[in-house]
Amino acid sequence: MTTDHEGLEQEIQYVTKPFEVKHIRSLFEGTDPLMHELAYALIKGDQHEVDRMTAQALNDGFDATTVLDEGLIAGMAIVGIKFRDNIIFVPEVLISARAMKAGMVHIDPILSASGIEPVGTVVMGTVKGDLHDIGKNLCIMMLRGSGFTVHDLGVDTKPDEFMDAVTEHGADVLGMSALLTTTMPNMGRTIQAFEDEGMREDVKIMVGGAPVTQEFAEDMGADGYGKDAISCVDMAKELLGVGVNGTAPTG
Ligand code: B12
Repeated sequence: MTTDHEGLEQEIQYVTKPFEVKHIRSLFEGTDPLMHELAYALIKGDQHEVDRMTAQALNDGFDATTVLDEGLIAGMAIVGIKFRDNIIFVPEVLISARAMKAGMVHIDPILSASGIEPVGTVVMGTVKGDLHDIGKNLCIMMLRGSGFTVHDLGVDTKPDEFMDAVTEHGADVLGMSALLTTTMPNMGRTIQAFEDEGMREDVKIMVGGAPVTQEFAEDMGADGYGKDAISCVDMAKELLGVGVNGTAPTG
């Protein structure tokens, strides 16, 4: 299958590993040409086009999650591969990340508008040494949209900053994000810091980020792991024993 967007089709040609070609093609198979255009604009880092097209797609009646998954995240998948394979470098990735944020500005109010009673309080942050925040921010949008109150600590968050925020906000759940194999151990170090201070029982801890796995989460002593923003919400609910309709089970 080839996409009907010439620019996107050329971008897909940069992907050469057979299993990745299959995966990338599956992201665009059967999706709307507008999503192909949006993904292409994101890959090119054209924040004005991403801004305009995201607004247009939502106006045309596309779901916020469709625009996010089939346009923005699908485009970012190609950026990631080009970056790894040294076809593009940090400046280009930053420009695409800026374009992603221009699109997320439109998606945020939709995903964050729950209109339901708060179901719990979550503190979220990217761990020490790590500056990646796109995935964390998506998780936060989805959590807010599902009725959680979320305190965002941003990036490069030290263990004591996590501990202070959990205490200050009386958080039920702490969520940590890491995108680098070198910063993943800082999740375990943070959990250890909670243990050392006798605070481990005060809060449930969930972890995520592209290199993190269920096994790694268990090994470091986290209570839960989520592979994407939807699993992040499901995990937060599970950790709180909250039902799918947002109400705590009785009895
Ligand atoms: C954008 C990006 C950047 C941007 C970040 C901009 C920003 N504001 O975030 C910039 C240019 C700054 C950057 C810098 C670097 N990057 Co970078 N970056 C990426 C890239 C291309 C995309 C990441 C992304 O946003 N993905 C999209 C989001 C939606 O996905 P996600 O983050 O995985 O989040 C989802 C899930 O993981 C989950 N999730 C995330 N957090 C949490 C938390 C919880 C609690 C739960 C439950 C779930 C969850 O839900 C999210 C939504 O679905 C990735 C490649 C990739 N494919 O991941 C490389 C990548 C992560 N970067 C990489 C590297 C090497 C670097 C640098 C070291 C490069 C350098 N030489 O300087 C620096 C490190 C800077 C630092 N100290 O952090 C490598 C990491 C390799 C490794 N094995 O560690 C990657 C994998 C690229 C590659 N293929 O080589 N990067």
